Amino acid sequence: MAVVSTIFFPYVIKFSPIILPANVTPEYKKAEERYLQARTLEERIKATEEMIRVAPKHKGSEKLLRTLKRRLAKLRLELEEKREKKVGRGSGPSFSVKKEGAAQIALVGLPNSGKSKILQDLTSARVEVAEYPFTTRYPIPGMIQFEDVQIQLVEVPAIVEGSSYGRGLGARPLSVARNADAIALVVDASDDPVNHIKILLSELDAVGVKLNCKPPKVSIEKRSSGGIEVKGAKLVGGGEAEIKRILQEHRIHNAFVVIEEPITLDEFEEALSESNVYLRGFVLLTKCDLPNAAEKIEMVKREFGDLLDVICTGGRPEDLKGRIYQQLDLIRVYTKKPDGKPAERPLVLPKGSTVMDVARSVHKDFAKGLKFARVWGSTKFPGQQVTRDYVLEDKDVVELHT
Ligand SMILES: Nc1nc2c(ncn2[C@@H]2O[C@H](COP(=O)(O)OP(=O)(O)OP(=O)(O)O)[C@@H](O)[C@H]2O)c(=O)[nH]1
Ligand SMILES: [Mg+2]
Repeated sequence: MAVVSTIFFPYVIKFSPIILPANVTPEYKKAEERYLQARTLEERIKATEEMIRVAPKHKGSEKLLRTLKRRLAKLRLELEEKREKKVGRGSGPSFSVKKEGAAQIALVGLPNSGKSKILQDLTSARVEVAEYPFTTRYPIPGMIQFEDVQIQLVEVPAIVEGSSYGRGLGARPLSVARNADAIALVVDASDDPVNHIKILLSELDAVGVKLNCKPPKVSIEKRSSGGIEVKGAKLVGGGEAEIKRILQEHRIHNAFVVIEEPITLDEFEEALSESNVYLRGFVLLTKCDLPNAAEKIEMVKREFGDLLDVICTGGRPEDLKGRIYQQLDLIRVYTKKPDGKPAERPLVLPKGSTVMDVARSVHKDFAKGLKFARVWGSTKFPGQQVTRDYVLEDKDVVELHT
């Protein structure tokens, strides 16, 4: 039976050898062999550390080292998560935060960047704001109440350069970020915000968190025989021969590969071997009130404006809540019965949701029997009859007819 998989295979992360530069040493090959033979997570970590230690250090091996370091970061994260599960409840605060509300946003920033202050200003969470670093040691959740929607903020303990390799508080804070629905990069505008954002993006990238981009459109259907067949090979730099070479390096000998958009070989390899998550991200600049911040805010916008929306904190909390809500690309929809009043609490759905999506979230039987709907709000006139694929907007009122 063929297994259809897009994007990643967990076992590939653990067992795939990596494409090597020409002149690796026998020592390296031995370490790699140990990695391939490793049975436990600890053994794989040890072998990877050894591979990094003995890998050639020159320009041609930069990619190899990068790949190894990423693998090490993920393995360590996996180990920390496993230990966390084992220790379980009752042994101090936990690193896993149960999701509540319409979305969970992780506040990710360097020490002292003002994460707790945001939580304090926007939620009723009890949190310590202090001028020394690493005040917050465990994730702290709090709920934003924006109009009639609840959004969960989670302060993630501080990230430093190298967190993904175990520096500072280790990689566990990054695992909290991986699990969120969106990421707010909390950055001190009065310090060195451009550099700090680069550090945060790089640490997130190291554990496979990609902001504001889509996964590459690559699907790989593994087969039990028949060799490798590739559709869309011309879309990859290097073409079919290189794709086959990479698949073979990953010990995949029979597969049907479909590539639907132009990608580089690096992207193809990444899609194959990494468990990436693709999240919405934005910047929350703090300490914008300090005298030297204005110029730096402009620098951040120039450098990252195309990739990330930049929001300054410090104004009215209600305004900030609204801007954060906008980042989530959600809509609120109020259902009503014929001759009834609109529901007080909205259904919160992703932007682009249709009448059919509303029916589905009410009840699956509703969706099956749905004939049409009437909508108040985004339509040309109130109560207009629309079809099931009508795309709704924030604050629409919907009357479903089965
Ligand atoms: N002037 C000014 N100071 C701020 C602002 N936001 C935070 N601070 C100060 O910056 C310091 C650090 O704030 P926290 O909110 O504790 O920072 P944190 O990111 O939670 O720090 P850790 O938990 O240690 O990582 C505190 O002394 C705050 O009072 C701001 O917008 N303006
Ligand atoms: Mg804090």
